[in-house]
Amino acid sequence: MLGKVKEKLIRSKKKWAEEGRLLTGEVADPAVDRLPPGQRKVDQWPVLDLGIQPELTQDEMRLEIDGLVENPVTLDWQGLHALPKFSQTTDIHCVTAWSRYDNRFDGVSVASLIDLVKPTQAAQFVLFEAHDGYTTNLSRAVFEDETAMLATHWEGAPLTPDHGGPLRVVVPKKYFWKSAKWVKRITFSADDKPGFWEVRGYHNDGDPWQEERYAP
Ligand SMILES: Nc1nc2c(c(=O)[nH]1)N[C@H]1C(S)=C(S)[C@@H](COP(=O)(O)O)O[C@H]1N2
Ligand SMILES: [Mo]
Repeated sequence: MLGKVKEKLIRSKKKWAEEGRLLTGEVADPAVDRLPPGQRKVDQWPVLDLGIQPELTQDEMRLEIDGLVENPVTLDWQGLHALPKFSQTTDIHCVTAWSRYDNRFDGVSVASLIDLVKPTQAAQFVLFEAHDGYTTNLSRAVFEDETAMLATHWEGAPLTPDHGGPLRVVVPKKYFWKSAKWVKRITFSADDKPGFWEVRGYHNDGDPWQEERYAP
């Protein structure tokens, strides 16, 4: 890892998981409700990470996609932008209880990445690695959801370094810890490999509507 992580923040978030902080025991339905259980709406976009914010230029960025795929690739900024553009306006939900509505993200869809790399049938899980040493995991099915994307822009401007620029993952249907900032590698695999928070008491699936904050 580069630099110094916020050990205190990591300890306190581990403790949240042990104590089941913020749990309401309720579920909500995204077809009817806008706010998942236990969440509150914020207007500003908070910054949350381990305290290391890599500063990579668009020229320096590389995204490696490997593992159980027919066509492993390393994309640079140009290669990424050669893919079809994808945009959406979506809500995001952090497990620390803030939700932010109507974030406009531009980038590329997961569908076009999948077309490019062609994961094999055995590839049922995906691991994300980021430049700050962070990792997180998803099932392939969740990653292939039509709302999952790699984002380069927010509200029409390049993603700033604190929010994961030049390139981050956005998976709006899960708590936001599943959306890796400064993503550098996406690996398809037959086995699930829990990531940074998933090995520290956080739920493997992280569905905010089911309030899957912590491991059962
Ligand atoms: N690389 C990396 N990605 C990360 C994190 C991190 O520490 N490192 N934190 C996660 C968490 S807990 C959240 S809530 C969101 C925060 O994204 P934001 O700072 O843009 O709001 O990023 C997620 N992705
Ligand atoms: Mo978070």
